[in-house]
Amino acid sequence: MVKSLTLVGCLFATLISHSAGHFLMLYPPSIGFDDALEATPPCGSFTVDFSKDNVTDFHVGGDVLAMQSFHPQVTWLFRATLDLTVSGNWTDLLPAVQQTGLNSFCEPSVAIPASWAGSKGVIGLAADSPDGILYQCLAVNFVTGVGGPQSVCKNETGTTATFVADPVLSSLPASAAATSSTGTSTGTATSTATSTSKPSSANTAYGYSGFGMLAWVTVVGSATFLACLL
Ligand SMILES: *[C@@H]1O[C@H](CO)[C@@H](O)[C@H](O)[C@H]1NC(C)=O
Ligand SMILES: *[C@@H]1O[C@H](CO)[C@@H](O)[C@H](O)[C@H]1NC(C)=O
Ligand SMILES: *[C@@H]1O[C@H](CO)[C@@H](O)[C@H](O)[C@H]1NC(C)=O
Ligand SMILES: [Cu+2]
Repeated sequence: MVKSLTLVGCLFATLISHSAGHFLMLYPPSIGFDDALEATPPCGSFTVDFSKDNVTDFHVGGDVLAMQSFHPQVTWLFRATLDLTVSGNWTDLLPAVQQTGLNSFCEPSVAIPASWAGSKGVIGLAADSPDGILYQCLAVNFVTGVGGPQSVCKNETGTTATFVADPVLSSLPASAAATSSTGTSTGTATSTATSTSKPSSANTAYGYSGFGMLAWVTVVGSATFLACLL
């Protein structure tokens, strides 16, 4: 009885904390964040618009990407493109990196191809999470040099990270051709990729799901259950 009350309490706590976001971009600022639509590729439902976005200088010699994760485990893919329509042509900036542990995670020195200095561009984050792939984009000016340290750039105590092979992230469409069949079909392509790679994924313990409410609650419920057992 006490145990089940505890579990209900845990579920509530997780639902509440989860409503703060699947993940937040701490630095540079994202072009937008909508918790409910963060699973919409390629930018979590937002459109790049340099006349309105909070545009940051990003140093090609290495600069900061700081996130806050609300999942006990998430695998990050950092990509960039000079295509301001964000229809594709992504270049991976690092191999997929898996964060284990909640909250702050920061890569202090993410490098960009040197020849991109002087161009506007978009950095895209794709996070493989128990809720599916989550997206945010950053509108940036690529500039020469190395970025200074940012106080927001830190790793939560106890958080660990390793480079991993993530078949779901590596099967995301990267080319303009692959992504431009978008509209309705990006979702299909993504979920096909998701379900095909499911058995080999490191995150299988949490299970992947579609983005329906029921599935979401189920996944959150099981994640909570696991979290509460720990
Ligand atoms: C733009 O982002 C910076 C962080 O890099 C933040 O300090 C600033 O308040 C943001 N500006 C607006 C208008 O949101
Ligand atoms: C893709 O981006 C590269 C720069 O990395 C550029 O040289 C190339 O023209 C782009 N291709 C397309 C199809 O936009
Ligand atoms: C956070 O952890 C990653 C992976 O271990 C590491 O590369 C990075 O430098 C750490 N960030 C900070 C700010 O120490
Ligand atoms: Cu989530």
